[in-house]
Amino acid sequence: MNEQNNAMSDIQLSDFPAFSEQAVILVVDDQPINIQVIYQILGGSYKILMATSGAQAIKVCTDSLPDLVLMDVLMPEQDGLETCRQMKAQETIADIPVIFVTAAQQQEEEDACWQAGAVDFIQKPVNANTLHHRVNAHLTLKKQSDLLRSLAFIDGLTHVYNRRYFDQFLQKQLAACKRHQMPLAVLLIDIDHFKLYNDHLGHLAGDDALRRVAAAMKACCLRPNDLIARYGGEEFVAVLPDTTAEGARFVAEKILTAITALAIPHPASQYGVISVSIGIAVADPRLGYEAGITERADKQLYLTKQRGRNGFSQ
Ligand code: GH3
Ligand code: MG
Ligand code: MG
Ligand code: MG
Repeated sequence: MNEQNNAMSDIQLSDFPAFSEQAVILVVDDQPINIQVIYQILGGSYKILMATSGAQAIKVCTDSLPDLVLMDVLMPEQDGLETCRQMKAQETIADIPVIFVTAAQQQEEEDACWQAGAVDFIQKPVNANTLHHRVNAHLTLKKQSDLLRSLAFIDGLTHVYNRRYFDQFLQKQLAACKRHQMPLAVLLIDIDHFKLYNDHLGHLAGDDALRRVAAAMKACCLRPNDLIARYGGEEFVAVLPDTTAEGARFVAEKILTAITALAIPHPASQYGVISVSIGIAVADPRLGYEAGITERADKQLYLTKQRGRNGFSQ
């Protein structure tokens, strides 16, 4: 337990994009002059993106994931309220805070903004000082909640995703692959003779090896939707959406090569260096998405171990 606590303390805030990069704010208004006013106030402190319609705002949010949106209410075609509701209904952009900027004076108009999912409300004409402070306060809150979420889903020792995140991710990706009739591959990856490694070199060396192995595996899974997670102990799992059995074998070969290329000396391994064993299972539309993909990968992993390790089975 101590081990885990110590490991958590070496997570740096700068590991998380929210704390290392300049904040990005999307300003939405059908009148370019209004965007310009806000740009003059905030442009020196933040990166500003612009949209002049609700539809364009949704597209910019989806493509660029800004940290905050400043939204006009009255716009032709799709107003700010409807745009905000659409954002809140779309999982990938639902967490981006929206502040309405409006000339509206009526209580009902303000209520409509809160009901659409706004975090705040700023009156036009905009007061520069108020805008600065409101934006700053909401960006700070957003960064803190992003960080908390990251910590809840990231393994403290290896900084790859943890088991909790893997469970959720796999369910979501399996559902998406079924919907689009695409295959999905799972690789269970277990370090060979790791108990002996610890016994010979100590637990701290073991922890260090775990970190290096995790980083090397992450570098092998390059598609944006690929995921590497720590499954537990010295076991990792890769989820590869839209990947066939052949694609999975290719990635498995790449991982095996990458791990032995790390050349981490292992005094009690027949290979002389740290190696891994892999079990592959694929969910495939042609096979009716057979259940228990992780269990199937685990059975294949067991076979790899029996066959002498440092390889894969499928
Ligand atoms: P096999 O090739 O059959 O997988 O053998 P193994 O020794 O790797 O498998 P076993 O399940 O017997 O042992 C796993 C070892 O992994 C036990 C434990 O010492 C080590 N381990 C698990 N988690 C950690 C960790 O967080 N840090 C370190 N240093 N070692 C760990
Ligand atoms: Mg307007
Ligand atoms: Mg194991
Ligand atoms: Mg092992």
